[in-house]
Amino acid sequence: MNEFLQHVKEGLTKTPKALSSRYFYDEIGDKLFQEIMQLEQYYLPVCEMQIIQQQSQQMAKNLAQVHKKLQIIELGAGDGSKTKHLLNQFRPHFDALEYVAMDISESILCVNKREIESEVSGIDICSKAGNYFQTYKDLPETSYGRLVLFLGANIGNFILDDAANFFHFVKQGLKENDAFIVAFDLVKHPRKIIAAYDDCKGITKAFNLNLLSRMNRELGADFDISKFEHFPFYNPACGSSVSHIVSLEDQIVHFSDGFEVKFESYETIHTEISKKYFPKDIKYLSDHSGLSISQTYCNQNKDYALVMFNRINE
Ligand code: AVI
Repeated sequence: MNEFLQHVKEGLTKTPKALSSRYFYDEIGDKLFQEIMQLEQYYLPVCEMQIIQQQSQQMAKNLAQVHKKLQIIELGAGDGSKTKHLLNQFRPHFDALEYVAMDISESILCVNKREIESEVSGIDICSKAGNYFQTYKDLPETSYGRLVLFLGANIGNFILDDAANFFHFVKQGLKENDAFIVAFDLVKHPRKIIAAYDDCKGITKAFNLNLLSRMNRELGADFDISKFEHFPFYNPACGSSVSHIVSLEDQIVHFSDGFEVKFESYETIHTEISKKYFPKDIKYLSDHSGLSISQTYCNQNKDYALVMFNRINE
C-alpha cells in the first residue's frame, strides 16, 4: 500500500485522530510554506537569518580549529535561502567544502540546488531526496570533518523524546570533533507564538488544510474543506504549540478504495507540534544523546538560538 494511504488509514482510525506534519510538504505545501516564511508574524526566519549573518564567521572559525576540509550535511534543507549565506561565510575558512542537501521534497531540492549553485562558488554540491532517516544512514564515509545542520527550528516538529532519539541517530554519523548545529525557537511571549501559527492572511490555515486537499488529490478522498477549520493553540507550561484540524459537523469522508472515516462535530485531527524550547530542554537533549553543547549563538532578543553540539571522545 502507498505509504501516505497507510499513514492516513492508521492516523484517522485512532482516537484522537492524528496525521504527521511531514505530509504537509507536497508541491502546494512547499509553496505555502515558502509564503509562511515571508510573513511578518512568522518571526522564525528573521531570527535565524540574523544569527547566520552575524555569527557564521565565528562558527566557521571554531570548526576550522579542528577541520581543514568540511562536509556540511543539511537535514530538511528546504530552499537553501539562508544556508547560502552560511556557506559563503564558511568558504574562506576551509581548504575544501562539500555541501550535501537532504530533504523529503524533490521539488524544493531543485530550488535549493539552483539557489546555492548561483550564489556560492568553490564548493561541491550534492542533493539527496528522500526521508533523511534513510539518506543520512546511506551516506558514504568521508575523510572530511563533518557538520550536520538542522535549521529552521525543524527540531520543534518532534516531541522532546523523539528529538532525543533523533540526536542519537545523528550522532551515529559523527566522528570525534564533528559537529551538529541545531536551530531552536526558544520560549517567548505566548501571544507572539500563537500569532505565528494563526496568521492574519490565512496562509498557515491553508497550509494545514492542504493536508485534506492532498488526500483528495492523491487518495481520491472527498473532504469538503469548508467543513473543517484550522485550530492552533499554545501551552506555555510546556512550550508546545500544536495545530489541529477541527471538523465543523458530523460527517463521513470517503476514499476511492472504499475506506471511510466518520467525524463527529468538533472532533479534531492533530497535525503538528511546533515545540518552543526552554534551556533545560536543550540540556536534556545533550544529556540523553551524549553530544556536548560547545557553543550557543543567539539572536539579539535572545529568544532563538543556533546551538553547536560536538561528538567528543567517549
Ligand atoms: C518546519 N517547521 C519548523 C515549521 C514550524 O514552525 O513548526 C512549520 C510550520 N507550521 C506552521 N507554520 C510553519
